[in-house]
Amino acid sequence: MSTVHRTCPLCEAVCGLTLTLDDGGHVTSVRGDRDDPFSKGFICPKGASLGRLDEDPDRLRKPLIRDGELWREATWDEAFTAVQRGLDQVSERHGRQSAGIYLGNPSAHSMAGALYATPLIKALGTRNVFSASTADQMPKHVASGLMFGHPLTIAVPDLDRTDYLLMLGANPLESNGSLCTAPDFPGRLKALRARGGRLVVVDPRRTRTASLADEHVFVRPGTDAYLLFGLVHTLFAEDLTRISHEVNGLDEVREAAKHFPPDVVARRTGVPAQVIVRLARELAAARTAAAYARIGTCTTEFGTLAQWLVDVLNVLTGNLDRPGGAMFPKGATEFGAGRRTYAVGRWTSRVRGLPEANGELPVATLADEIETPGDGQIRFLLTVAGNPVLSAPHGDRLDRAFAQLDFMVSVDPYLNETTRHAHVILPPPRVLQSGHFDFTLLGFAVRNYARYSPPLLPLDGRPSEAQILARLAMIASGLEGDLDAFVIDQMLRKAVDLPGSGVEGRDPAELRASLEGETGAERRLDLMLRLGPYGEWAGKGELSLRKLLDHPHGLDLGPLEPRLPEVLRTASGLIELAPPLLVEDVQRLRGRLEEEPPELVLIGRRHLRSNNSWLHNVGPLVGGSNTCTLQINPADVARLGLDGEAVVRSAKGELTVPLEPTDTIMPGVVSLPHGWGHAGSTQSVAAEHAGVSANALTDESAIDVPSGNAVFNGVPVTILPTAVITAH
Ligand SMILES: Nc1nc2c(c(=O)[nH]1)N[C@H]1C(S)=C(S)[C@@H](COP(=O)(O)OP(=O)(O)OC[C@H]3O[C@@H](n4cnc5c(=O)[nH]c(N)nc54)[C@H](O)[C@@H]3O)O[C@H]1N2
Ligand SMILES: Nc1nc2c(c(=O)[nH]1)N[C@H]1C(S)=C(S)[C@@H](COP(=O)(O)OP(=O)(O)OC[C@H]3O[C@@H](n4cnc5c(=O)[nH]c(N)nc54)[C@H](O)[C@@H]3O)O[C@H]1N2
Ligand code: SF4
Ligand SMILES: [Mo]
Repeated sequence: MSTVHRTCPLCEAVCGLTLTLDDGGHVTSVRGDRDDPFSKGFICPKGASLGRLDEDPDRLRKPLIRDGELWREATWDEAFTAVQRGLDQVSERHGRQSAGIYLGNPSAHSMAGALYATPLIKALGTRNVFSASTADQMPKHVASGLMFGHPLTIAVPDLDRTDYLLMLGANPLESNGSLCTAPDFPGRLKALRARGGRLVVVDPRRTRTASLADEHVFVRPGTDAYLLFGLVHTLFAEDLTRISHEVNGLDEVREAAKHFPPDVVARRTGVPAQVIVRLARELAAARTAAAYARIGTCTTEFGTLAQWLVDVLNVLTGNLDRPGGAMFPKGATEFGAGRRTYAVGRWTSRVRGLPEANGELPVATLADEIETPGDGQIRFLLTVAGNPVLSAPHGDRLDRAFAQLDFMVSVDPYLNETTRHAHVILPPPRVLQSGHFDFTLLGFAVRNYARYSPPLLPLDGRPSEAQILARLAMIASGLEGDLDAFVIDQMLRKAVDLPGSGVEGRDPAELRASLEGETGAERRLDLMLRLGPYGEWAGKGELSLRKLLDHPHGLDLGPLEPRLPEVLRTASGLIELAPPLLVEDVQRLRGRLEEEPPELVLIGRRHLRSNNSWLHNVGPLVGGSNTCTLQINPADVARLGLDGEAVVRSAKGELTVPLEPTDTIMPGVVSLPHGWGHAGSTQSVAAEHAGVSANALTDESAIDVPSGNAVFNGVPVTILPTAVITAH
């Protein structure tokens, strides 16, 4: 028996876990790590079942190669050779723009994703780059990029110190938080209330988070941008603004807000005008306050406007960048860059002309790019840690499109709804065989903190996911050699040339020789830590891989601190309060103001014991309230004459779903969780709890225009009793 510690890789809360392993390397217990200075022993049911997930008998242990309908296990060399052949054949015939890549959500949590996705994309040499980001948070990147100059310069609510939190479209009691890394988010919200603070939740459902709040405000799906403009309007109208930073574009924002007085937006949002006015006054009067909006507001037609207006509110109330307000975390591997101009739409997608953002094209147009003939049609697709057949808008169409590809490769531990179309599946090793460091998520943490978990078990002959991606990058580039050494050299050369980098003028060879780490991935982490803001080379501290290894429970790096203007990367050096692209999009918002809203709209939801599409194979997590039901208000059940189950129809599809009548959801709104609909998967537990896919109903033709993000909330639907359908 041994006791070991590692970070939970399953969600953005980055909890520390304490595991006991028997002599065979099997997990016998999982607890929250009480000595982790950030998570302090917190754990949720998903983390507690990490052992089950790690040893799931349905996980692939060897690569699979498909021949027609037949799968066979292959050696790693055979599998990589098959990938090489597939890619070469397609590239020779159709050129490199015929290759595409899709990166799924777990690649935002893995070291492999953080360190090897970029070189892999470069090696593929294609603009057909897609990820779960455009089904998720791209609006936040675009709004932050345009306002602050960098898409990762994201302000998070200073949860532990704020006096007032306005939360829209987030349900951290189930999700454990997103773009706001905060282990024990529920405890932190309770603490906020216990110290006399106020929590207001805006959501079309009375969620568990809303029930914990001081106030819950029902809002019509997809209308948060109107509501937020109503608040901004009130701040100007009542002279409540107190801006503490130099900004560009204040007058443009004031002008734009004139079109959205509370009584006008009240009709569209369903939020009474007096509530809007009161909330604006409360925000302005609070000693400190933060507005925070997450996926419920991102995955709507006006996602970027909503994300922008949230930070406009934080600026106008004097809360941006001050303790208790919305602050910019300082991640341990952050590496400052010079000024630049952040822009979206530097190129557009081939078929629909949709804008690039952060170097990616919208996943909402992936099927178009596969199905539409012509130069640049995708014929080779690599998916890494993604299940877009269930997760992307109108996933059923992708299911058909993937079947048409000349060649498909998936890096994934499961044979599932997406990877069943692959010709080669390359499975990453077990969770406990993988090292873990949250490169991205620690940059969104409500306290500065770092923790590294080395692999707990040896690899027993299989490659790490880092090695899989590195090998794919080498195959795609046609180069030979050590990818990590190459990247390290490049970074070091840049750093020694950069004035004020801390290593300016030093000898790269000598710096390289002093790096520690058992693997290329660890050496790259060491380099990034040492060059980072707490690093022993460039920063103000002594952080390095060694130091983190000496602190297996993690290191607290202090509360968030004001960082303006240092973090700004805008050309002007100021906060851009009215980016032209967004001011232009306000026209679209105005155009829809007087529109009659659809009678019934669909939204999503998350369950504590789920994780998008891929935790339904862990027995203890499924069943009970974690099932695929349609939440619907009893008034709608009665009005539509429904009973038991019903048929839900959208522009794109039709599903028969069990009903869950509940007054926690607004009339006129129904909610179905995504990630269900397990067909064609070899996951035995998931197959018994198949459910249906919400993304059979969502519509890939609807997007948030500035970011190209998918729209999952506010999808118009009609609902019919099953009896009527069978009578036809
Ligand atoms: N209707 C609707 N659709 C949605 C959403 C919604 O709210 N409503 N939410 C959207 C959001 S926020 C997201 S992030 C996307 C998620 O979209 P995706 O990332 O495409 O989907 P996931 O279900 O997370 O699939 C993860 C895949 O990674 C595999 N996997 C798990 N661990 C690892 C690993 O360590 N390495 C590798 N290589 N693979 C691994 C799993 O087997 C699974 O196939 O879904 C989006 N889709
Ligand atoms: N247990 C669990 N945890 C997860 C995940 C999971 O699948 N399960 N997924 C992870 C991922 S990939 C992500 S991105 C995060 C997301 O984390 P959160 O952003 O907290 O996501 P949700 O829990 O889906 O909460 C979104 C809320 O928005 C509401 N909503 C829907 N439409 C609207 C609208 O138009 N306006 C407003 N104001 N609200 C709306 C929904 O009712 C829902 O309560 O969670 C992560 N954590
Ligand atoms: S809250 Fe997230 S990080 Fe913490 S134990 Fe649960 S799944 Fe893991
Ligand atoms: Mo997500």
